Amino acid sequence: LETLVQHVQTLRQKGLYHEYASIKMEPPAGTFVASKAKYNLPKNRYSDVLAFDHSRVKLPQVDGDPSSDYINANYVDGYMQKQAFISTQGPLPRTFGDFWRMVWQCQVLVVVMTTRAVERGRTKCGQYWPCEEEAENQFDEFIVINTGIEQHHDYIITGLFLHNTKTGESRHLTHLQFISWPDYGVPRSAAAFLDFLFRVRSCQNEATKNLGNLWQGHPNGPPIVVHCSAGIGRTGTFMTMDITLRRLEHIGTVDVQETVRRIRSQRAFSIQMPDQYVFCHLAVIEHAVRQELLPEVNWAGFTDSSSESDDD
Ligand code: PTR
Ligand code: PTR
Repeated sequence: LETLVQHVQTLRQKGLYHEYASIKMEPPAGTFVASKAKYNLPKNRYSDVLAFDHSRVKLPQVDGDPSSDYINANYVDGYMQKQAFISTQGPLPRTFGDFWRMVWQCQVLVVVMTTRAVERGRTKCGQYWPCEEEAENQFDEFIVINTGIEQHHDYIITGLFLHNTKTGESRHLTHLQFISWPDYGVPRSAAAFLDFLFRVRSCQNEATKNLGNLWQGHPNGPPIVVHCSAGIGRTGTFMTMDITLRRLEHIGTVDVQETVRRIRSQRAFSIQMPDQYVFCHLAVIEHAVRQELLPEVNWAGFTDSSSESDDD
């Protein structure tokens, strides 16, 4: 941790921007054949944000239709956990049914949304769940019911009841939406974001525990679905923070650069903005101070751009 603080301070933010720029220059290591197939193009929210073939989530085909297995979503490994996350775009009205099929198939218990549905007058994500208490919507074979809302200053927690009309089975899941994060930006406050992250973890832990021995995989449970608008910027930042803090808790070290590279090898273009990369570093330090793993730091030392030690 001390090394991290020194690293961030000596590079200052400017140097971290260079570090990020070098990550961003590396071309995506994989193909996007399914994303680019003609019949799948309308299912991508952004034509320049595609899903790698090697890590994409494949849906079960419906009636032998080859296009029915596609959704713009990738599995991403967590800290010592394969496929801890599914990183995806904000669902489009034409993909709402696909989204719920993915949630069902992957036995997802927690959905994390790090965008508002509308930002600066532009639609960032479709309304794929009922947002009023007790409201009910149907998306293809799924009926989704809002079972209650808990409103916090920076996030909203919604209980959802999911009924599969094809199989007659039902499940509960939790939807957590962070509302203080503009696209291309960073959260208003690292503290609020950290609170949100720990809230997501506790929901996932509790839901996994309630599954009892129904969940045969990892003790941390099935993948957590994380999305924003494109599913790369804010989603990548969220996953980077979770992995980084778990590693810190487990072995006492962090390596943001390596973590971001690994995430990008499974979900192309993850972490979109230099500020998001810098935010990850500052949020780790803030967390460490809050946990008393580090003494109080002089924050002015991180942002003083007039310093001579900018090494570019
Ligand atoms: N082509 C898109 C654009 O018009 O900006 C791509 C894009 C959109 C990339 C949003 C990142 C975005 O941010 P996030 O992944 O955080 O939703
Ligand atoms: N389309 C958005 C923009 O123009 O700002 C965001 C975007 C930018 C999306 C770059 C993808 C990008 O690809 P890369 O991460 O390789 O720069």
